[in-house]
Amino acid sequence: MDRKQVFSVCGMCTVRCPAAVDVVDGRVTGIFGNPFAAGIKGALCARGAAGPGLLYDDERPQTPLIRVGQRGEGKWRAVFWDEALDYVADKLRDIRAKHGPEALLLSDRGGPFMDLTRAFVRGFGSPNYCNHDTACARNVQHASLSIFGCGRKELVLDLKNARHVVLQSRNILESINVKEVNDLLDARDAGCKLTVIDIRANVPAAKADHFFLLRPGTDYAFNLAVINVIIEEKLYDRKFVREWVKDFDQLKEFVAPYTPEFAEKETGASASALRTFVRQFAKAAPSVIWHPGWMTARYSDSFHVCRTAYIINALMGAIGAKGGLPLACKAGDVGKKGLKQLQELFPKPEAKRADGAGWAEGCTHFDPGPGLVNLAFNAIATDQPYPVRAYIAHRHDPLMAFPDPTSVKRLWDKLELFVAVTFTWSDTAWNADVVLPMSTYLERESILASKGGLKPQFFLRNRAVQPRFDTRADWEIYAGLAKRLGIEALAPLAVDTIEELWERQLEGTGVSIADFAAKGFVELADKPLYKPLSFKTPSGKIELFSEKLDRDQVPSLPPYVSPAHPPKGLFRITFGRCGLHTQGHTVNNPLLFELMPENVLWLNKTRAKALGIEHMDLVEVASPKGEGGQLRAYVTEFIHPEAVFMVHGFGHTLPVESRAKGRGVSDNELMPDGINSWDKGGGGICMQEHFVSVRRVEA
Ligand SMILES: Nc1nc2c(c(=O)[nH]1)N[C@H]1C(S)=C(S)[C@@H](COP(=O)(O)OP(=O)(O)OC[C@H]3O[C@@H](n4cnc5c(=O)[nH]c(N)nc54)[C@H](O)[C@@H]3O)O[C@H]1N2
Ligand SMILES: Nc1nc2c(c(=O)[nH]1)N[C@H]1C(S)=C(S)[C@@H](COP(=O)(O)OP(=O)(O)OC[C@H]3O[C@@H](n4cnc5c(=O)[nH]c(N)nc54)[C@H](O)[C@@H]3O)O[C@H]1N2
Ligand code: SF4
Ligand SMILES: [Mo]
Repeated sequence: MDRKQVFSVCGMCTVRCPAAVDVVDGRVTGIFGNPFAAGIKGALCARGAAGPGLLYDDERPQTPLIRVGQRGEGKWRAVFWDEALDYVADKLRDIRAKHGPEALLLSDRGGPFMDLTRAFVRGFGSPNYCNHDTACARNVQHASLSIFGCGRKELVLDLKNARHVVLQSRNILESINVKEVNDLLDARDAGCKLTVIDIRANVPAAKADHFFLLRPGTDYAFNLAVINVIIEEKLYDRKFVREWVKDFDQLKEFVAPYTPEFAEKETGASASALRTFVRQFAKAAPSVIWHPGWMTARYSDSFHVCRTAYIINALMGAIGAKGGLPLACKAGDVGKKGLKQLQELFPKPEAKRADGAGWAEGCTHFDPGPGLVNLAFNAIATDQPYPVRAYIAHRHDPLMAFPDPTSVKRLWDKLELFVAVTFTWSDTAWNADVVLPMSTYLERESILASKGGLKPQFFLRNRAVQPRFDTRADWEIYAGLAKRLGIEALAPLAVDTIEELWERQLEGTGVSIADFAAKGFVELADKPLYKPLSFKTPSGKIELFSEKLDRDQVPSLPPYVSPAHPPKGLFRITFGRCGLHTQGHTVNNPLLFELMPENVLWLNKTRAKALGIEHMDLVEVASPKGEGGQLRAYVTEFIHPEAVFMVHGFGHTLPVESRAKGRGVSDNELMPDGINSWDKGGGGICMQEHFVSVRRVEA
């Protein structure tokens, strides 16, 4: 018997926890947390453990496919890799000659391995690398940039050492990052307080010291009232504010009218409970964390909810503090050299970004790194600022990730080449011209990645087993294209082995690939470093009012606007994740499907009664345009009466997914024209600005 344990990185969601994979005679027999990784405690979440369900499932693309029917018709020709890569390379070359290199758009899921796709796009000569994030955390990212001058991940959430954590629109125990869950539970054991602010009682609410159930969309009013109390009662860290916070007096003046009594009328949360909570929260400062949120593509003011969350952390002196939000260290902060960026092997493309991020009117404040992919889609449709004709959706399913898939599809009509690189079927792959099936994370290695934090590190994903089907690793796919395109600049990516890329990445770092053998990662520091504060804002301080936002006519602190109540008989659609599935791409996983085959519709008890709906009745949920579907009602008093809630990712329709097909409802279908509703401040899509009807179908 041949038995081994391979260090990998979980690929069942975007968090990418360090994993160890048991392999017996070339077969994966178990997947665990990397035993050497702090905070993982040797165990992954349920989805991580269900990796074999993905690997050993035959219902995924098994060979490259080229479309023969109309887009979306599902008629394919199975081809060998040579033909598929020749086809894509020929088309790309042709489009490049006709429209210039900027006619290529690639979007992916961001994260630690994006350097490869980003490098490919740059090497091709296009500025149009985008990620998925306008449907996820762009509002948080831009909030952080506007206040601190750095991205959201440059502030660590030091949960393990925290004394009071506030989860606002953050379901940390179901929308999982394993280390964060463990750290928070450890902190709770050590006496850390927990406050949850949500529109329904989620799992963290059941463990909370304070739970505020808000009217959906009123978080900004709540936060302004919190700041009001902090300032009125002088609960802020005076020394920290004097030293680090710019524009405090303006803030004070702005929040004066937003009393807890004002907020109570808006949010429904009692003014006295708010005061009691704020006083307790301030007592634990500076070891406090007001979570700035993650999936915040919800409302037209979500950006400002994130901004006020960060402002509260700043007033508490939590920025930089142990148990608060210390600054993440990079290799350079601990006297080491970081991984060489593959992207930097290529010159900056000449053309400006098609989505306008960083340069167009109203968009100068947006982070040009991954841009705003929905605006890049608009560029495809309008040819403004120039034609975009080739699109590679790499590990990205915009038809599940953005509202109103029909209107998203329409934006792609002019594409001359549409490629999906994926390891499961998705609506997006189904609508592509070419499907390039990627090996699952267990069947491939990845480029090296680094992780900032209190102890920065480099980490490695090894190949645990050989691919079961005719699939390839991402680096093999892009190397194959680089070899065929005949673009001299792309030569550094045209490799034959992953080692060539690893060596290039490690150049000058003093670390060798052999150093990863012992643990799967290499730590660059022996102990956590809480580095001294410094901010890349114009003043070098924490700026509550941003000139950058001013320039784009985005107010730093706009007056609160009360969200509309749902029209009579309707509900506001809200959504989130569950512990057992990842977005839309695990619903067909045999192991996870068995545990949770469909989603349900959370519905307030009183409202349900008025509609004659009982717990677990079959109901129909529909958008004003009539789109929607049928699912079971989960009747509960623990959701705000204005909202219905459902877990995202269900409602699959593809014939190639026998399990998921026809089970549950897709929230994205309930948001007509939602792709055009996005926030000019934070860039996020406003997905919860839609109302739906609910009607009983049968018991
Ligand atoms: N209405 C509504 N919309 C939402 C959300 C919601 O809750 N409600 N959630 C939003 C959030 S938070 C996010 S992050 C996005 C997520 O949506 P997406 O950004 O599209 O991400 P995923 O669904 O994780 O994965 C996309 C595709 O990549 C494939 N894939 C996964 N891993 C790999 C891999 O390692 N390699 C390759 N090549 N392919 C892979 C999957 O099979 C899937 O088909 O959706 C957003 N959209
Ligand atoms: N199991 C699992 N874990 C995941 C993922 C997954 O798909 N599955 N995806 C990963 C990704 S990509 C992301 S972005 C994160 C997302 O992590 P989170 O942002 O925490 O995820 P959600 O579950 O979408 O939403 C969190 C909470 O917001 C609440 N909420 C909805 N509307 C409002 C509102 O108006 N106000 C307030 N205060 N609360 C509201 C919901 O009820 C929910 O409890 O999770 C990551 N981890
Ligand atoms: S949170 Fe779960 S699914 Fe996501 S990477 Fe970690 S173990 Fe895997
Ligand atoms: Mo996300």
